[in-house]
Amino acid sequence: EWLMPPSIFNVFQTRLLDNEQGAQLEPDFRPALLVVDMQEDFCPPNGTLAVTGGRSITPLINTLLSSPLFVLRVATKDWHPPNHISFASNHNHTSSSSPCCPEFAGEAIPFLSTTTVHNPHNPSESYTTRLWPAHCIAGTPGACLIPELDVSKIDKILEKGTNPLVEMYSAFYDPLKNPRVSDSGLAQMLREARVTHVYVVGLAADYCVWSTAMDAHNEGFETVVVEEATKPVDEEGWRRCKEALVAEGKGVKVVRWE
Ligand code: VGL
Ligand code: ZN
Repeated sequence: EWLMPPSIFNVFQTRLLDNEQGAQLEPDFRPALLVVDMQEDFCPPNGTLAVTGGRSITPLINTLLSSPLFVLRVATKDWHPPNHISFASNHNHTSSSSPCCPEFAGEAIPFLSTTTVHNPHNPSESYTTRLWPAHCIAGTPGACLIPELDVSKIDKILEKGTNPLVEMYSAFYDPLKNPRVSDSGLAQMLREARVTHVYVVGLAADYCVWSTAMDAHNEGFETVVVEEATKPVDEEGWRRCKEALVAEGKGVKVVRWE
């Protein structure tokens, strides 16, 4: 008898049955786990962009990682060059001395200021994005996965945000489409593994987790975010993200582990 996807409850009920009775999994249920940006710079006490409670979700993520159900476990690392466009410090020029940022009269403020990102191949395509403190600079201690995370269970680690010219919250690609600027290859990797369902956890709920979940859904995967296995930069922003998912009928499920 086939077991039904895709609630997290069923996942673990299935695991128990699988272990105890050698039951077969439904062939149309091939879930992957995406662990987003569990890095020092997103965690207290020393992260430059620390998310409140960021470290506290690790035990649950490790529990999920140890489930034998997932056919693929992928972690991402935000991995920026020092001159990345999302760092407020890279926009601090006096407007008279630099043509770069006339919108900032000398100072861009992390969390508050925004900038416009243009498609390097098509200047007419652009979007506005938020500026941050410098974080996750490739190869620095702040960019390391936190040591509590059980990396031995992870099949593949993807680096994202490596192009200095664009913001890339999603584990899949950056927001520019005409043409695409960065693609991590994740969609192809999931398809090659014949993944049907994508479970998204990690940091931060209202940015990279949300963006990854939206793209997973748009790529045709049944998509689930585990509420207790993520934490937002801004609680109010995360509430709005969740409302938008429901209101727009996006079909991404936000489930509680509890
Ligand atoms: C993230 C802000 C900037 C994230 C990454 O991982 O959610 N947020 N870069
Ligand atoms: Zn970043």
